[in-house]
Amino acid sequence: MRLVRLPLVRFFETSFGRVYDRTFLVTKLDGEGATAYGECVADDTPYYSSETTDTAWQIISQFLAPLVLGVPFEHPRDIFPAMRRVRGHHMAKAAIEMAAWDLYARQQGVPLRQVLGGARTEIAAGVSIGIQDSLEQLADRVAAELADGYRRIKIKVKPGWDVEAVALLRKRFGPIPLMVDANAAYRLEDAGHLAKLDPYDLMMIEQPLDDDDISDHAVLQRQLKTAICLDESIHSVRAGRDALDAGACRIINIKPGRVGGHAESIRLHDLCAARQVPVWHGGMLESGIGRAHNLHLSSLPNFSLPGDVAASRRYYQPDLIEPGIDVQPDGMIRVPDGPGIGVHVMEDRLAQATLRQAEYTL
Ligand code: OSB
Ligand code: MG
Repeated sequence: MRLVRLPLVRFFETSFGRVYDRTFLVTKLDGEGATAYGECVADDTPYYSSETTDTAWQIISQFLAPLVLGVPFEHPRDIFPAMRRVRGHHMAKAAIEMAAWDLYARQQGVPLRQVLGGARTEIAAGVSIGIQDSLEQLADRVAAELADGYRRIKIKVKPGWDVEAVALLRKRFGPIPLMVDANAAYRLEDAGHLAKLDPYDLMMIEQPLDDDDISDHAVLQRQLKTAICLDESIHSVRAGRDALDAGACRIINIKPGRVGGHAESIRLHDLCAARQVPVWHGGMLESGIGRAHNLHLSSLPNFSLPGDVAASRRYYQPDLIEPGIDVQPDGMIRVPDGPGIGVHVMEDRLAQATLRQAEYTL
């Protein structure tokens, strides 16, 4: 396990602040003749979620590693249930579980998507554009991403950077697939303000209210024409079911780190498919390792909307993998077709970016 830090190609600003680099954990699993990788998407700050790189490090080393090391598993779907004694800490669990799926697929000599149940060999890419210094800069960024072929534009919003930004983009770019992500920056009392977004025909508004809220989102959804998509609130498959039962959203963003790995993501995906609720794959500024995992998961059939899965070069130059993940001029990204996640991890770059490492053996 490594604690890694990489500088971002461009700063990224959300409703909770601006970052210039990304700190995360990389897990490497050796077993039965194969080596596999996972990435823990917890950040070094507890702003998007309560988990951090430090809590994940602590929980993995003290509690999770002893629950899985040396235990015979038939299938990676058995890993998440084996960690059940530990409450929460889904990002820490996913870092182990996803590496186990990579290991399993490599042992079978097949691409990860095949064992996950994904048929698509390429996926539609979207981008998430942070808050900028000016609306002019925002419009320039959108123009550049559209020129690169991206099939959906998401902008981060917060009070004071919302309706005006959307109005400008609609005026400048017309009926492009456009959505906003608030990262929990609003209160239910802002319903009237958020309704001002309704005339702009957004695909959805992502996570307007609190990270642990479902019931206020249900009230808000009844007052908005625009579909609500939940991200932070869907911390488990059960939370997804509760949100759909309550009418709190019409779309769900799936991030495997948030729900505990690939197996739980597949369960959430299937639940949404059964209820005809579209899902899309979220992003957490992953390196090429997590990004490759996301591509394979995105190949499942109900990922019917373009996700926040974009090219390596928007984030890290160089990435930890070679070749990097590229978007084609038609806005599609090919799912790597080698065994497992199907990308080559550059161990020298990984070593150079490492702040701390530990090894766990039987
Ligand atoms: O809310 O989707 C989010 C990045 C970090 C934490 C949370 C979010 C995001 C993004 C960026 O929107 C998605 C990406 O490009 O990886
Ligand atoms: Mg989000």
